[in-house]
Amino acid sequence: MERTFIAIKPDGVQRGLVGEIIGRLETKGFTLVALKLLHPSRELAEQHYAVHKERPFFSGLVDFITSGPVVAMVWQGDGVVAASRLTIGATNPLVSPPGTIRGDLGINIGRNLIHGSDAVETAQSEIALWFKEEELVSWTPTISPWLS
Ligand code: 3AN
Repeated sequence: MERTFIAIKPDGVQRGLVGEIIGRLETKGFTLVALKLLHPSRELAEQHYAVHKERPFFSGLVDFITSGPVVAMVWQGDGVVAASRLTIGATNPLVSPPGTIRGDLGINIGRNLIHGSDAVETAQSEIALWFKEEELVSWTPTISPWLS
């Protein structure tokens, strides 16, 4: 079953949107298989955003993601990587449509509330970066026949 890494960034935690954001992913029908609150180290943040190393906003991005607690999660479901990114919305909340998390709740591209892996391979490496294998819980919701 496909899995993705999703993180609620420090702005989402500071604004008290953790429940709202998790609720949207739960309501959609994805299965939560790992969850923790942590204050990311600079080293972790730099590895997570390594692909953006040469971009002008890289150091600001690392400053921001390390500025406070982050809710790190792994979600599971059919097509969860691409589908959760539709639920999350566009990188820039100002042009992210209403109905998406960023479109409904955010206005700032540098503070766009939430991260979601952009591909299945990226998801695998991000899950391995943020979680130990034993932190992932294998379970099947009893409601799942209604969702497949
Ligand atoms: P997404 O998170 O939508 O996949 P990416 O991977 O292109 O977007 O960018 C990673 C993060 O870098 C974004 N979530 C956003 O916080 C930040 N970012 C992207 N573009 C900009 C920009 N032009 N200015 C500031 N921050 C940016």
